[in-house]
Amino acid sequence: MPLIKTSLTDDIGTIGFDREAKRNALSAGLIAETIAALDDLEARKARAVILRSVVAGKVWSAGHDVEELPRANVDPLPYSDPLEQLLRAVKAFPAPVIAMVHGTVWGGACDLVMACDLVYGDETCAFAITPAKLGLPYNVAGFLNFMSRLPLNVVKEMFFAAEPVPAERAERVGIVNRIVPAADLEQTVYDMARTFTTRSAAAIAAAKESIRVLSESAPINPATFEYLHGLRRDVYFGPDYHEGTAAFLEKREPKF
Ligand code: LCV
Repeated sequence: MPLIKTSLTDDIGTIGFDREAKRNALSAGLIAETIAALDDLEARKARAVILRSVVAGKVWSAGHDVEELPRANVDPLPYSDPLEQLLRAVKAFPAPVIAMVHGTVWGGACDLVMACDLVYGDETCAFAITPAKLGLPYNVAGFLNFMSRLPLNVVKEMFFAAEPVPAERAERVGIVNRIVPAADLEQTVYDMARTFTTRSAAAIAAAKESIRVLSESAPINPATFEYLHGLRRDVYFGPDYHEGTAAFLEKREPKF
């Protein structure tokens, strides 16, 4: 059974997560299908891509598939992790990728939304980044995704509290471009995508890549990188990560 639905109409691509039973948890399989769909849409010269959930349910995506996270003492979000590959694929796509959000967004899916070029939501959307609930040390690229977009105090509140930021506040702090009534969300998003299809694809691609390079150019030297990696190693070798993932799978609250 495919885990996504994808289409291309009037140069606008749509990729819909279709794993409702697991609340669109981003498994390696679903991610592989999504990356393949992006490659196909690029080959077919899509001028915009919309990421959505096929089912307008309570949850847009429950984030990284926790059952696929390593239990043992290894880096839980390495560069090669499927989710990290998806974030890079979205940022490298040579046209705007728009997240159309109905429902709640959790963990790695929140990072995915932050990697999209634009985000539109309705009154049901909310955004939570949750490594602190799993005792998981988030990675440098992920922090930069949030820091290049939101005020530091908001980034810290989101990462420390791991609580959902609801729609109205998400618009005010800048997680989303706009919040519109659920009944208008699809029209609003596709109207914006249609506007992009009338503009120079070359100019937009160059602008998107330039902004990506400039927004990611956080100058850190190797020693600083190793220091940051050491901070992560201390956490994922520590007890919290084991307790956090075990508690999730045993469907109980973690005790840190
Ligand atoms: C696998 C799941 C998941 C799931 N994985 O439905 O950001 S980081 O660093 O933390 C990163 C590592 C990350 O993204 O971690 C995951 C962060 N995600 C979360 O913390 C959200 C965890 N899920 C939930 O809190 C609830 O499932 C929500 C609120 C999303 C939906 O609640 P609801 O009551 O509607 P259930 O909890 O009953 O879930 C339905 C099925 O989806 C599975 C869950 O185990 C259940 O499977 P079974 O029916 O087989 O028991 N599921 C939900 N989230 N992230 N599987």
